Formats: sequence, structure tokens, C-alpha cells
Amino acid sequence: MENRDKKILTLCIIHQHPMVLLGMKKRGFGAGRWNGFGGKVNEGEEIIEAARRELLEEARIIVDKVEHVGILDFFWKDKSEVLEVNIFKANDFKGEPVESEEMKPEWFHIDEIPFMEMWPDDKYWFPLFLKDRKFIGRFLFDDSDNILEQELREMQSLNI
Ligand code: 6OG
Repeated sequence: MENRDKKILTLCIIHQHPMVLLGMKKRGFGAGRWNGFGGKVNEGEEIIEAARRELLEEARIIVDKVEHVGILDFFWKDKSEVLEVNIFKANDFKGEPVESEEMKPEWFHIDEIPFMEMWPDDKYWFPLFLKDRKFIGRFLFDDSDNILEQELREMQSLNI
């Protein structure tokens, strides 16, 4: 496990209760699913700066205060790659979300989050996200992206 290539990614969701801002991923990995905004962390870049950059690139919005709320590791049964997805929450932002080449933004009421059109892990951790909890976890998928195994733990802090 330790030798697998690990990619560090960000995922940022704007939460203005009772609404969340998601984007329809238009291309690349996860295309056709609603998700938060995010992507790969560049060499030498702070993870939180990567989260801000992706929000600007993908939704054209600027966030100042963002909170690191979750760390999820994703594994696939027959792939060596591991994704470490760092989840961030922001409540306020500047600008108006607009569609980019990568994402089509849309607001959802928390009772109408489209879990059937999201990554299958999301329905497990989103309730913690909405309650302002912090969490870590790991999910193992098969090659059709079905969950084979999962662990999810609420944490007091992510400084582990
Ligand atoms: P690019 O490769 O397009 O960034 N991501 C996931 N998000 C959820 N909710 N579940 C997963 O389960 C995910 N795997 C990756 C991280 C990919 C974006 O997709 C997120 C990034 O925000 C497997 O640069």
C-alpha cells in the first residue's frame, strides 16, 4: 500500500445554509458527476492555496476564509494510484459563480443534493460536512467505481 503513487487533490464546497454550491464536471476525471470544485495540488503549492486557485479557475469565485474539513483516501482494487482528496468548506465568496470549461455551477438545497449523480462516497461524508464536522476516511472501489470497503471517522481536528 505504502508504495502506491499518491496524488494530492482538493475539493471545495461552498455552504450557505441551507444551500450548497456544486458543479457538474464537464470533462476529465469524474465527468458527468456533480461535485465540489477542485483538482491537483501543484509542486510547491500549499494545499489551501490550491483550493482557492481551483475555485477561481473552475467557478470564477474568490474565497478568503476556507476551512479544511476532511481528508479522504481513495483506492481502486486494480490500480496502483491513490488519491488523497482534501475537502474544504467556505461560507463566503466574492464574485458570481459562472460556468467554465471544466464545471457548470449550480446551487442545491441540502435536502435535494443529487447523490445519485455524484461519486458514491459522497452520501457517506456529506452529512458530516453539512453539520460542520471534521472527518477522515478511506474508500476502496472496484473498476466500475462501486464501493467495496470504507472507513469514515469523525475527528476533532485534522492535525494528525
Ligand atoms: P481533476 O483530476 O479533474 O480533479 N475527486 C473526488 N471527489 C469525490 N467526491 N469523490 C471521489 O471519489 C473523488 N475522486 C476525485 C477531487 C478531480 C476532482 O475530483 C475530486 C478533485 O476535486 C473517488 O483535476
